[in-house]
Order: sequence, then C-alpha cells, then structure tokens
Amino acid sequence: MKKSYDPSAIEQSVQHYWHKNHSFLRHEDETKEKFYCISMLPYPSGKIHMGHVRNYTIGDVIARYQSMKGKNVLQPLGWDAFGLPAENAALQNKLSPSEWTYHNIEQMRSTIKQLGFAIDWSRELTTCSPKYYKFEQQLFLKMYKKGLAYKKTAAVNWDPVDQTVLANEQVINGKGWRSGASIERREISQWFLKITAYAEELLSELDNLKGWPEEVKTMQRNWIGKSEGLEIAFSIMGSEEKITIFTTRPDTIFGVTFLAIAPEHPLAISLAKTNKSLEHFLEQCRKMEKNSALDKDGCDTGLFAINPLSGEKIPIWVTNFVLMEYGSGAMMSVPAHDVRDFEFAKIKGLPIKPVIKSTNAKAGVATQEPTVTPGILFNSGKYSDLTSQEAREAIANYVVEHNIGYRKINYKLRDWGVSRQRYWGAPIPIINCPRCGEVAVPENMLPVTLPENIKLDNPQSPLVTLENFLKTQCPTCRSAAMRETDTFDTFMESSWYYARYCCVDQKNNIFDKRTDYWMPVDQYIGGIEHAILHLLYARFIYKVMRDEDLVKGNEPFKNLLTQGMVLKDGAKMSKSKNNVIAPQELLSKYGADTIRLFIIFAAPPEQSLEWSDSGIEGSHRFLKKLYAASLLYADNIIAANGAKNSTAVDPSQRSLYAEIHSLLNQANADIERIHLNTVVSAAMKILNLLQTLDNGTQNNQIIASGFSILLRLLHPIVPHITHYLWQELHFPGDIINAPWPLANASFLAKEKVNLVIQINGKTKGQVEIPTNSDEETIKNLALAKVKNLLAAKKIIRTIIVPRRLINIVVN
Ligand code: ANZ
Ligand code: ZN
Repeated sequence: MKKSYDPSAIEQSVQHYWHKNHSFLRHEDETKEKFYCISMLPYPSGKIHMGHVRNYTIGDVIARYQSMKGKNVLQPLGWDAFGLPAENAALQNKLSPSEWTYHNIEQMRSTIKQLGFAIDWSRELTTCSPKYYKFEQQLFLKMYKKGLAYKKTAAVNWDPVDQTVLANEQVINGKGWRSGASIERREISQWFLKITAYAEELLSELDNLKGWPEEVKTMQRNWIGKSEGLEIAFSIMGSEEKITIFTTRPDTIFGVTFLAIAPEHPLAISLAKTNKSLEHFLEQCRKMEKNSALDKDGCDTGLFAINPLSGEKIPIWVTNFVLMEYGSGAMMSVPAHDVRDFEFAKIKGLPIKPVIKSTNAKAGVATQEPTVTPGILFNSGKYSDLTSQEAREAIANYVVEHNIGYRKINYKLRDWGVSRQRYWGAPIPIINCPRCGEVAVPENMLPVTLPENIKLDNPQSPLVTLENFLKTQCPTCRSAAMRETDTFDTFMESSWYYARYCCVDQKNNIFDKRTDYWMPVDQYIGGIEHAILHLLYARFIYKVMRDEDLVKGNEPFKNLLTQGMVLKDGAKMSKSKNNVIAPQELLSKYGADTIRLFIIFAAPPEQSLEWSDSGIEGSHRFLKKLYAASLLYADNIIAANGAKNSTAVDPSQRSLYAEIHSLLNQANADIERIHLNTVVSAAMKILNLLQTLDNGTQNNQIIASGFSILLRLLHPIVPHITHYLWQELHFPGDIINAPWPLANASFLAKEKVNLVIQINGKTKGQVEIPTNSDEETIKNLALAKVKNLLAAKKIIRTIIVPRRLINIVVN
C-alpha cells in the first residue's frame, strides 16, 4: 500500500481492472433474480452537469447494492440524442447537428466513465442512430394501422422561437418548456398519437404503482383529469339546432343564467358571418394566448336558449374562457355557484341566481361571492330540498329518461401531438402521394433515414427543401411523391428506449426474449420535472407495445425515485446564474469517490442538495482517514485474513461488536429504503469505533471483521477506494462479488429496546424486547403485557413500527 491516498492512481487502475474483467457486462441468467436499474438517459448537450452526476450516482449505488445482494443487475446508459439544441448549436458553430451530437457524446462518455459507474457499456444506445429509430418508425406504423396515429389540422401551440409545435404537456403557464417563449395558437396539420384511448388505464393503473412517489401519481392523475358529469342539450329559440353542454354540477341547473360557448364553437363561427362585433371578438380571441391568467371577456350572440328543466329563457354568450377542446366546447353558466361564471356575470351585469344553500352557512345566500360547495337545493322546482348529491342523481335520471342528454366521462388529457417541424429528429415514415394521398412507408423500406452532416444556415428545417430526402416514389402506385418532412417529438425516443437496452444488438425485431427477462425496470431514477411528460408518454407507449405483443406486463417502471435538484446558494445551478460547478474540475482535484461520497452524504436522494465546498472537503477528508486507518491496521487485518481458523469472539469485545452490528443493522434498513445519506453516517461511526482500538494482535479479529463490514457498506458509494483497500488488505476475491454484510443477530441479542404499546392508537404502556426479535415475538411480549386491558376484545391486527411502537387494533 502506498503511504498516502492517491485517488487518481487508484481510480484509474480500478477502472482498468473492471474494464479488463468485463465486470459489468451482463447476461440473462434465469437462475438468478434480476434487477434492472436505469437512470434517465442524458441529452448530449456537451458537458456533464451536477444533476447528471447526482442522478447516476444514486442509480449506481442502488445497482451495486442490489448486485452485492446477489441479484443479476443490469445498468445501461444511452443518449437522448435528437433535439433542437443540436440545431441551434449547428447554426452558431458551423458544425452539422450530427457532428455536434456525436462529438458531445464522446466527451460526456469519457467523463461518465471517470465517475466509475457499474454500467454495461455493451448496451449503450444512441437514439439518433437509424439502427434505433428504425424500430420507432416501425412502432409508429403499427399504431397508424390501428388508428392510434392520425393526422389532423388543429389549433396547436406554436413556439415562435423554436419554430415548432409543442404538445400541451410542453407548455408551462403559456410558455414553451424549452425556449420560454410565449406560445401562440396556430392552425397546423400534424400527427397525433391517441393517448386518450388509454386515459382510463393510465389513470387506474396508477393505484397499482406502489413504488412510485405519491406526488408524481397525483400530478399524473390531475393531468389526466377525469371528470364524470352529464351532457345536456339546450334548444335554441327560433332554431332547430341545439347546444350541447357538459356539466359536472347538474344540481345547479336551476341557477343557470346564460350559456357560454367557445370562440371556436361552430355556432360562434357561423353567427360571426353576419355579426360584426362577434366577428371582431373572435378575431381578438385568436390573437390571444390561452391561459388562466387571461382577462375574462365575451360577446352576446343575441340568441337565447331554453333551460330544459326550468323552461327559462337564457342568453347565449361567446366567451374566451370556454375551451373548444374540452367537453363539447359549451357550458351552462351558474354565477351563483362557480367562481369563473360569477366574475364574468359581474363584469357583464348578468343575473346571479342562487339555488344551493351551503349546509354550514345560514340560509339566504349572499350574492357577494359564489357558494361553490355542494349543499341543499332551493328554487329548484321538484328538486328543492334535496342534497346536491341526491339532486345530481335525480336530474341525471330525468335527463337520460327524457332524451335530453346522457352521462358522460371527460378527460382533460388530449392526444399527444408528435409532429415537430424540425430537422434533427426521427423522420415520420409517411409518404404523400398526389394520387393515393397519405401512404405508410412499407416496413421493409425502413428506416427512413435522416440525412446527416447537413450544415444549417437558417432555423427552418432543411428537410423541406432537401430534394434527396423529399422526392420519392409512392410505394403503392409508383407516382412521384413527397416524404413527410415533420419529425417526431424527441419524447418519442425516450418513451421506449428502456426496453431496447435489453437487446440493443437485435437487428430484425424491436425486442426479443431478453426484453422479457429484464423488463419491467425495477428502479428508475430521474428528475421530478419528468413527472408528467416523459413518464406519462412512456407508460402509454408501453401499453401500446403490450397490446402489440411486443412486451409483457402493464407498466414499464416498478419503482421510481425522483431525485432532488442540486443547488448552489439556494439556487438551481445554471449557466445564466453563473453558479455552475463543473464535475470535470472536481474530478481532477479530488477524484470520483470524493464527489460520489459528497453527493450521497449531503442530502437524502429525494431532497434538494445544497452544494458546498466545505462538504466536498469533508468527504475527501473522510476518505483520507479511511485510507490512513487501513494503513495503520493493515498488518492486523492481513494476519486475520491469513489465519486458517477464525478465533472465537473475545467476550470483552462483545459490546463493541454489538455496536458495530447495530449500526450495520440501521444502515441496512436505510439502504433498503434508499435513505442513502444515513448509510454514510453509519459507516463513519463504525470507522470511529474501530479507531478506538490499538493495533495489537489481540485486536486482529475484530479489526478485520469491522473493516470487512465497513468496506462493503461503503462500496456502492465509493467503489474505487474500497476495491483497492479490499485487495490490499487481502480480503478474499473481488469486492463487487462479496456478499452484502448483514448484522449478526447474536450480537444484537444483548441489546434491548423499549417499545411503546398502543391499543387503537392510544398509548397504554411499554415493553422491553431484544432488538433482533421477529414480529411474532414482539407481538407475544406486548400482548402478555396488556393482557388485562384486552380482556374479551377481538384483535384485528397489530402494526409494528420497528424500534418504536406496536399498535394493537381491536374492536
Ligand atoms: C355548471 C357548473 C356549476 C359547473 C358549478 C361547475 C360549477 P371539470 O371538473 O374540470 O371537468 N365546463 C364544461 N365545459 C367546459 C369547457 N369546454 N371549457 C371550460 N369550462 C367548461 O369541470 C367541469 C365544469 O367546467 C363543468 O361543470 C362546466 O361548468 C365547465 F357550480 O357546469 B359546470
Ligand atoms: Zn400513390
């Protein structure tokens, strides 16, 4: 062993060792339990940032830990390589997007390799390669044949800076998710994927995703936005036509004082032909962005509708807050019970007619503010005095029986617009023939290859003018035809890549039986910013692939961890704030293990991590201390490891063993829950305990046993130094194959702990139990203690919170 810790020498030689031994090359092995661990694939922007380092470090700790627990662990990595930044960079640097992208990948791969992740590099994939997107095009064509992909002209979100259409998910508070530009509405013909066909399953399956954060599931539920209500037809006075509205509050129907329709509603458009002020209003609406901050405005059509329940005559308005894309593009407005309708009625001087008494307010409803909660009906004909709940049912039944309407479930979720008017993306495999119209490219003609090495001189997609690409023959009638020039949204590539790693070299089919072996992903790790976009698309595409018999199971990601951000002085690290810490510099200064240790120790994975130079220094000091201690005790450990038979535990050392094993026990419970920072604290405490021992031979056994635990416990976090010390101290074999250390129950047996006993949640006493007791023992000890209190009561179940309490539920 060298006299002092030299991270760069150690890390290079250990990485070389892993490389030479193919340590992370994985094969499918039916005899072993598999564990598939993926960190979200990076966009090759050029440099690795701290967010990446955190993401992959957390993933790597989980992967290495599961592997030491004996599982067959696969951890691959790839590149989300299509996307607009490559085009922008190409415009600036006179490099083609392909050159720029491949160059960045080289650079980033080399930094990632220096961080020592246990990645199976043989499975690396790059989404801009035709070998990859060929199968994406194939999948799209399968969806096309099923009617799950279609082209339509629709009002879309147009990002004027990025010169492309964005999906609803990519518009955040009226701004483009990438450019931050104010989004405009435009009518454009483009491709959609029918994610709405899966709305119900995408919603209901969330309940089965036990390993997902509640927060992410709630965001998805809200995004899918299921609401159950009624569609009701209102007749228009002096016309045969009717207006269908969607409501979730039929109980308020006697309080309707006007109908509101969307500016894009067919009735509004046809009336505008002969109504100048309406025409002007619609014009205004087209110019404005749609978001909730919009000032409410509207235009009276002069027409009236008849309330089918009350018979009342009510005006029909066109308003800017009704969305054409939701429900039927028309609603019944109840200003007394809806905030939006109330504000609008106030502005326009429309009547406000209360019909619901709040059950907790005194009768007589004020018109100062709307009562939005359900209550008791009044002024509602034969429905008066019913509760909102009862009235909803009764009115729904009436409406259905009298053919005025029907029950309807609506979802907020819209179909996914996947066309991008951009060059650097996977071509959509469609040909437009003057005779046959839209024709799918036959499977045997895939991939439709994107021309590479294209220099750009303006933001417009070169595909629109590139004859080599554009001009083709119709596969059906052989006429001269043109290719589709839109490319896929890059979220297409990331919605299925995780299943492709499994069989990345498979040339003929998208997947093979290796995909069945590895899927689903056991642990997926990435940023919370993907809670809706990527994670919803990936779930959708997985279900589509399942229905095509390409994959098994219903969901792609069993457990999801959304790691927190990396902050500097409380702010997100970003170029614009000039507070970026470059991993490459830290690597040269401290080595990978120090960075990894700091990242894991500084905060629990889900929380944000505050960057601190002193924290990095502290981590480095700990590793130096570990190294120095190993050096000091090297002879003791080597002697113990060389001894034929391990000697019995010295009784005077039992309590020290007990302390070490109880720390190990805590660390094991924490690492299992992925509370990684406290695993490091446990390791630090173990090292402190060991350092109280002198290096006399009488301590050989306990020192060796302590270091064996310590190095293995730290290995997933700081794999290089622990690999090196494991070898230098003559521990057997390779540490990556060493079994995960488990606490020895016989050492813990001495230790006792007091548990609080509760009956139905109320504290009734305490009981002392040995810490290693199993649930049955704890239960029996506790029941014996409170026998008298239980008497004839029936025990329904017992809940044990380890080391804290036992709650006995009785009736
Ligand atoms: C009458 C009413 C009374 C309503 C009341 C609400 C409260 P969720 O739950 O989000 O589905 N609505 C219907 N179609 C709309 C559209 N195209 N654009 C904007 N708003 C629309 O919301 C359903 C409610 O949103 C519906 O129920 C309707 O107003 C409105 F005290 O009907 B309600
Ligand atoms: Zn044709």
